[in-house]
Amino acid sequence: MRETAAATDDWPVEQQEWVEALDDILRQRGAEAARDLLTQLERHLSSRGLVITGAALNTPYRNTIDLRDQPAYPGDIDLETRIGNIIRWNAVAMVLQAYDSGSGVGGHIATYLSAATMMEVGFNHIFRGSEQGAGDAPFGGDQVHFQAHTAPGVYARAFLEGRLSAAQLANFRRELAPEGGLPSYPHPRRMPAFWQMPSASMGLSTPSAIYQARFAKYLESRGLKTRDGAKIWTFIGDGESDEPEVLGTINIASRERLDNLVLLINCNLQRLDGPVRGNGKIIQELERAFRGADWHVIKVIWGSGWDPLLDRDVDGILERRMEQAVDGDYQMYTVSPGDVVREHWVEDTPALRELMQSLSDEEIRSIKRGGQDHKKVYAALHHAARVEGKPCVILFKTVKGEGLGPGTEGSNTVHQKKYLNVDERRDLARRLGIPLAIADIDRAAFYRPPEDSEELAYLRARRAELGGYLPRREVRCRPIEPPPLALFREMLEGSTREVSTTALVVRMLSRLLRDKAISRYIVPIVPDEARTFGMDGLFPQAGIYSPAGQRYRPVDAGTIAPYREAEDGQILQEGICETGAMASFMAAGTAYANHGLPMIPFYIFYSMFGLQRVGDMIWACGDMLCKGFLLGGTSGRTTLNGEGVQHQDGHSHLLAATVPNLCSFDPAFGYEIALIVRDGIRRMYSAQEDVFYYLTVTNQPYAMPAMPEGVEMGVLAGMYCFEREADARINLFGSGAIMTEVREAAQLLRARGHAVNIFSVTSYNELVREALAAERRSLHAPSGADEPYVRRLLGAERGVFIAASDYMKTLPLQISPWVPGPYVVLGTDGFGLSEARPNLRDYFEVSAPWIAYAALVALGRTLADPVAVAALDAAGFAVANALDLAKVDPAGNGRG
Ligand SMILES: Cc1ncc(C[n+]2csc(CCOP(=O)(O)OP(=O)(O)O)c2C)c(N)n1
Ligand SMILES: [Mg+2]
Repeated sequence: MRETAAATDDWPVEQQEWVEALDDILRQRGAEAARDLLTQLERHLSSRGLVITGAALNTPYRNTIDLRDQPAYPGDIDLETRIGNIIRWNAVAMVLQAYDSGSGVGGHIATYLSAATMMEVGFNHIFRGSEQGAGDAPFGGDQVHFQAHTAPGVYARAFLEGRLSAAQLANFRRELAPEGGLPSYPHPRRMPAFWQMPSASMGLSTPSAIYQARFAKYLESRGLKTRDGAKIWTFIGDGESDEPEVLGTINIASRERLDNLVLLINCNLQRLDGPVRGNGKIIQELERAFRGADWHVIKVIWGSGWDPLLDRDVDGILERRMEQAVDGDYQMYTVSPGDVVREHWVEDTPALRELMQSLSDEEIRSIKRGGQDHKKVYAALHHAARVEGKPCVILFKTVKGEGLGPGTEGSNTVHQKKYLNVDERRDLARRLGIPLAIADIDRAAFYRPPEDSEELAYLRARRAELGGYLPRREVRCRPIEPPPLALFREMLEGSTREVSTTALVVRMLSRLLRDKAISRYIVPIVPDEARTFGMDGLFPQAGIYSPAGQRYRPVDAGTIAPYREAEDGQILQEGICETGAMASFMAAGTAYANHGLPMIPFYIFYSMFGLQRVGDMIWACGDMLCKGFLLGGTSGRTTLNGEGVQHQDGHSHLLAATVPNLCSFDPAFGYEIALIVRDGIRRMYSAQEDVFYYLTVTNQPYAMPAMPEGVEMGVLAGMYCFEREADARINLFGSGAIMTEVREAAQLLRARGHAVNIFSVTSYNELVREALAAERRSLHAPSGADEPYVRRLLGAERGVFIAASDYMKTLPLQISPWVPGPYVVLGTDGFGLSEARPNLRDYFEVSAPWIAYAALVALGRTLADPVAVAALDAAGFAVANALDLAKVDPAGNGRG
């Protein structure tokens, strides 16, 4: 366990000489020179074949901020401790009351107990509300995002602040209680005036925060927001940092010099099941990762109790021991008595034993970790608030469940501790100094000091000085007018020239970017796919946002669409990072609440890499009341030809259906897109409805019809009659690019004497949503039955109904209950494959011949004549041939 002895006797002397020489340089020539020298030495070593890795990225396992640089604490620590203890008690009491209620709703106490000091110091001295600076330059306020499992602590503080009632606290996790309750975790959807960002899905708050910070800079660069210095403070867990979204997105923060961002990592060394890194040190590991990514890293490891010892540790024995111990050891120290800790700590090092002599066993046990020491926490937050040119991360070392006492705090099971027996309750209340009667302690009653108490006065004064209470979500955004439909005239008029819906949506974006009234709010977002969608034409017009501008001459400088980067660029080019692009969408789509600006994101991506790749973030959009347009480009399992299994999306609409406020559309024609997008802007930004949009667009070019008369309402509702023929007994439903096959099928059938109606279904999901709502209304008020729209639309139609979709059959099948006749659904179930478009459509049985054939089969069956049906079945292949549908194979031959 101990390091090997020095190679030679005079080695320590030599080492000392080197250190002194370096000190001389530092004194006489300054820090820059010392750094230069070390760089030179490192280069020299590397020329000798010795590369120093890792070490260069790690600093010693000590606090980054030296005691001498520690600012004086600006508050009354005793009083803050008393307030903090009351908040701790109430946070624990919430969970205990929820437990005692027998409702089985659960709760967590250990996470908050580890984070309480960090959060309280921030609330009392650092985090600024939006009321600060009122009257002078507008200040939007800091955004503070919390670890989800610390929510009880945030509620308990709001209770002291008078923002939440005792009844609400008592109904933690019982939101349906008549007096109101509180959601488990930060959910803006459930508390839209309180929480700003959901964080319960581990890992997502980091990219969310990074891109919130970047978007704030983007708004500043574009002159839409003043540079008010507001910060984004985001707490995450050390276990959480294993989620790939965390370390996977930190590079962008340094590249874009996001000095408005501070990440606070609560390193309590534990996750749910046990240690985060029993055999290593999570703090050192994270330091390497963040320093490697060029963040400013502040470590807060040791509490003030260690300062005198570290000061006397001139030979570095204590520091060496601190380096040697792994997190598993540190966790063990938390749960062990002082004498055991001492023995393990000093082991066979007499000098260390002597150094530690000045501390009693109890002191050794109770010395706080840095993240639970007011002064150390304040020093770090104060310093972080002043870092310029870089994002900052603070690695706080804490104890999970701190204060719960021996046997519980730091134990492997502490994450799920949600019950304390009577003795434990009394013990905790005593340690926290809660002046409640024993009976009240036993029932975990809340404690709120009198209104005129020193505690409440202090707490209110601190927040008043810092600009008001946090967290707070405030919508101060004025409604805007949607653009006039005339802006999209060419889409309404159609064209004989073949064009894809992807190209049309890009053209639409270009119109919006040129429209004086709305242009400033449009935020085009692309991963590395602009050329795929033909969006490169927007580069010169709108510019690609880059805080550094463009310091080089692009290779295509002389062309009509050069790659133009600009400080005030409007396009967010995200590179190959759907997580980042989605996080940008979230930041832009919540700017109406976070910045009072009605920013309208249009995020266009490969539809396959949307809902299934970043579905959890899209779900979080729903929670955050995020607005905007998600555009799934090159969609459709048979429309995207050639690309195969991992590209051909035939199911994103089913995934979209799972997000309750996501309005999803699979439009076929330009006028449908124009109507849907314009109405989307109206609903989201004029009527300020809480919805967002998903549109699939495709890369198949075809002639676009002009908008038929009177279809507007139907396009938005999800379905309308596109073509009607007298006495039709065949009704075909088409969507997206499969509409081309449906129209061709109608021609085949008409050529054989059948009259056909064609319906364009822009959204099965919207039809179902409306129908279910109507049926529910009918259930609640049976006397005034409510007819679903789809039933009203189709009610008078006769004959058979055939739906063809480029998505799984389940999508059209959803409307079965309201289709008034035999309903046959053709769709693209199964994996995609690499083929040409016509072959794909035959293979998946959604091509025109298949649609026509399915219509005839259905029609045959409705004759209810067994002989005719049998004849049709037997003659299936013949029918196909008669129709010249050579590829139709009713036996299913040819299917893989
Ligand atoms: C994506 C995701 N996976 C798993 C969980 C379940 N979960 C909730 S808290 C937790 C442990 C958190 O540990 P850490 O990040 O270290 O936070 P601590 O409570 O220790 O501060 C887990 C696994 C989750 N909420 N989200
Ligand atoms: Mg942890």
